[in-house]
Amino acid sequence: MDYSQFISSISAARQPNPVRISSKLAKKMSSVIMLSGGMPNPDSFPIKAASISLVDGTTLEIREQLMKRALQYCPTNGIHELLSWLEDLQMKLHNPPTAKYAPEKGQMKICITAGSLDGINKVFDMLLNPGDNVLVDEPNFPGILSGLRPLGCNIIKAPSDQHGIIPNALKEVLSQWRTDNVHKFQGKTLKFLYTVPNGGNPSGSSLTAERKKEIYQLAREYNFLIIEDDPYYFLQFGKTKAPSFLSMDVDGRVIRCDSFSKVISSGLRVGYLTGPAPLIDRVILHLQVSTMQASSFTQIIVLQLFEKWGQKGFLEHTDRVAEFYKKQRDAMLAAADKWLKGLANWYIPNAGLFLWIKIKGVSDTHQMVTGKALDRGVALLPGKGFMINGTEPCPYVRVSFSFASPDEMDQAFQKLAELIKEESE
Ligand code: 09M
Repeated sequence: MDYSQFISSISAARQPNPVRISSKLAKKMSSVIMLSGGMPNPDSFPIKAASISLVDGTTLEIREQLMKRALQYCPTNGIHELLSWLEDLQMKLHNPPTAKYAPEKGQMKICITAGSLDGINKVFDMLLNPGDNVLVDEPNFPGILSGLRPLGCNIIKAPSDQHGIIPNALKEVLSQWRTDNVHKFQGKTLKFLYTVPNGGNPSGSSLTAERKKEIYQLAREYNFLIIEDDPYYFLQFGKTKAPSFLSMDVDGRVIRCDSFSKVISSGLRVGYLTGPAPLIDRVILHLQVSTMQASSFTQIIVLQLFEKWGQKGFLEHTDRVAEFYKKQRDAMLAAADKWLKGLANWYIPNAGLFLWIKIKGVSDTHQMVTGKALDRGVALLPGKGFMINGTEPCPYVRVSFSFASPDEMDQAFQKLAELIKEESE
């Protein structure tokens, strides 16, 4: 694949930052006389060691030598051992066809970022010139829409239902592009489709394997990339996990965005991109001049945890987290059934954290949510902010079942029901 056709002019102009530590140097660090790096000497740092208590009663020990690494800069794409661990994880979960490709042909490469949104935003910067076309499903996470809008791209809706993007309807949209003059629509390039394949935020929808296959075929036919933002992958409530776009990626056209925010910690800020090396390398150039790397300290904590657990232990942990949220979801659905029947509509989410509720008889929820609902002690999010055109009236609200107790959910929906009745009178 010719990746240069997708690269923005800003990204094309990026050059390596010559002071960043190369992976080659990182491996040799203890055996060379170090005169090249402007890294501080960790012997001058005030922190010596740490002992981190886990909820299972055991501890993670970060002793002196390891702490020196944790407090020091590390290679831009991440700490070597954590990258290897993540590579094994991606092989086990997704077995990407690109794993064995030559780097320039799109070999799978991983880069750790400070949470997934940091990586996603850098992917946008890498791919978009003003006027380029992108496809996204609607509703969509405001963090994504707010990242895309200032780049001056043309955001086009990929039609969807409760199972995510509808391949036939997407084909209809795509038919505006001519396949003999691939990816030119109104003279501009279609760069990518961005989608959340599991437990969409806020829709709660999840794409089936069948739909993913069809969408991937459309990506091949119309030559666009797929950005698979999957922070709720481990929060799938069914017995089996749906195959990812990455697992189908024979061309090297998928950039997968993973996050530990929902299963390890959101505050540690550890996410990772997996995609074709020529593209991931350009994100790395951007990181070299921005965050430089995700925090070494938090990477070391995550690595220690993973080395203690092993892959099996990690997956058992994520299953327990999914089980926790499934119970939360069920409690919220019970409260919704009790109070909101006849007043609102919703679909049952099979993954993620959200219920996307359409309120009957209220054309725009913004006033109700930010005014009376908050005054009565219930915080919801108005649907408007999740729409591509964030200014039009929207009858939806997003509610999250991550935080409230079943009792609180019950009280909140009782109040919401009262409000809806008042508002629609
Ligand atoms: N609300 C998210 N979503 C959110 C939210 C959040 C503070 C975050 C999709 O790996 P991270 O932590 O960078 O994850 C970012 C991210 C990327 N993609 C689809 C997401 O849903 C996180 C943070 C307050 C509110 C927040 O509401 O939905």
